[in-house]
Amino acid sequence: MSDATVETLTGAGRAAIHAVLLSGVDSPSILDQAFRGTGLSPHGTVIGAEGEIIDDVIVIEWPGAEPRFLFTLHGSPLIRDRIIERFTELGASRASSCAHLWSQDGAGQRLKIRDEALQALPHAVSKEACAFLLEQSSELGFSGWFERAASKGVQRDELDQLLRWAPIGIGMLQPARIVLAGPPNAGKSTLFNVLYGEERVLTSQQPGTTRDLIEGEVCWCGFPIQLVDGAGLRSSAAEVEQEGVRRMKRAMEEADLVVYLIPPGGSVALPGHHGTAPERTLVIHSRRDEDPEGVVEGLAVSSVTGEGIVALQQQILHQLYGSDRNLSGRACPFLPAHQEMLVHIGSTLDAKGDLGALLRQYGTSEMGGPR
Ligand SMILES: Nc1nc2c(ncn2[C@@H]2O[C@H](COP(=O)(O)OP(=O)(O)O)[C@@H](O)[C@H]2O)c(=O)[nH]1
Ligand SMILES: [Mg+2]
Repeated sequence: MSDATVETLTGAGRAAIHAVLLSGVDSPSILDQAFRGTGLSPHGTVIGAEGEIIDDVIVIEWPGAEPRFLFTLHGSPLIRDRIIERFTELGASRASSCAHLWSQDGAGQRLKIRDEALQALPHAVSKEACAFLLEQSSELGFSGWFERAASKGVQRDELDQLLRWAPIGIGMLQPARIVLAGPPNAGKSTLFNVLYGEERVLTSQQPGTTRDLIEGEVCWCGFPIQLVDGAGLRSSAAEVEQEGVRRMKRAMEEADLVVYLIPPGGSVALPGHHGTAPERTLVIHSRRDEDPEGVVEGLAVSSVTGEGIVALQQQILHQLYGSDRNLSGRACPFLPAHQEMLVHIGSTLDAKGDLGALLRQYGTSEMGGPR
């Protein structure tokens, strides 16, 4: 057995690329036997015992105390496993984990929140969310705040500030559910299509056209938003429509925000009337172009002329996350588990409990887990 190890740096499954690390004093000899390239080019092939090509790869030398070579391969798990097998045939042993390679502070401690931010990065849906996560993974972000808190302690006011911003950070990654509600023919499906940006839902003057819930994800100012359209709220209807109405009411109860549409001449339903709390309801006047002079209170929109649509998007973001939504340069939690942790830290602080032990426990546990 030679003094070389091989380990995979990428997760399970198919991907655009996989990465494998070969390291140890004997790794240059394995490289000589298994890699064919030309000159100084990092591009070449990994070959098997019979000279057959296993994959076209790029290999770079990773500076360190001992020789290390990083291979990027095509993203098939079968190719990755075959390359690992080839290196083990040549004497390398499998390393159990690559965690030692990154996410450590000066004292060699794992930086949990940094890991979590980087794990969430491939799932981010906007460039703002990517920038946000990269910042949170750094010393300037929530990861840095946590490390400082673990060594220097926590101030009550900074804890309160972090808790105020938490819904915004979480909202950067997890879509808020916005349900478009109102009576039949209020223009819900037409508005859904305008907000979604394409003709996703059938619309017609026939009341009861939409029955099932229809969902579509959009992204506004970097925030993912899940739009939900469904049946109009009315009582006298066929059985299948009644089921649609039941589903709509359930969706309204679970929504982060209900946008309630009132068509021209429609009565103003009280926010909260259909089981949604007033702070989670936004009442708007729809089909404004049909009654442009009508006196209304609040926002009026038209899906035909586009009047009020941008204002509606802004109003929705405002109601969800407030007016101060720019997280740039701020440490901010980004997982619901972080919020729970901060609440726990707050109650421990108030009870004058052992904060050090609590922070150590969080620092070594898997807070968010794989997403
Ligand atoms: N003039 C005008 N008509 C609209 C507007 N929004 C919807 N409509 C029309 O109103 C009818 C009902 O719309 P729909 O979106 O199906 O209503 P829903 O039952 O609430 O989903 C359709 O004929 C639409 O074309 C609007 O902003 N202006
Ligand atoms: Mg509809």
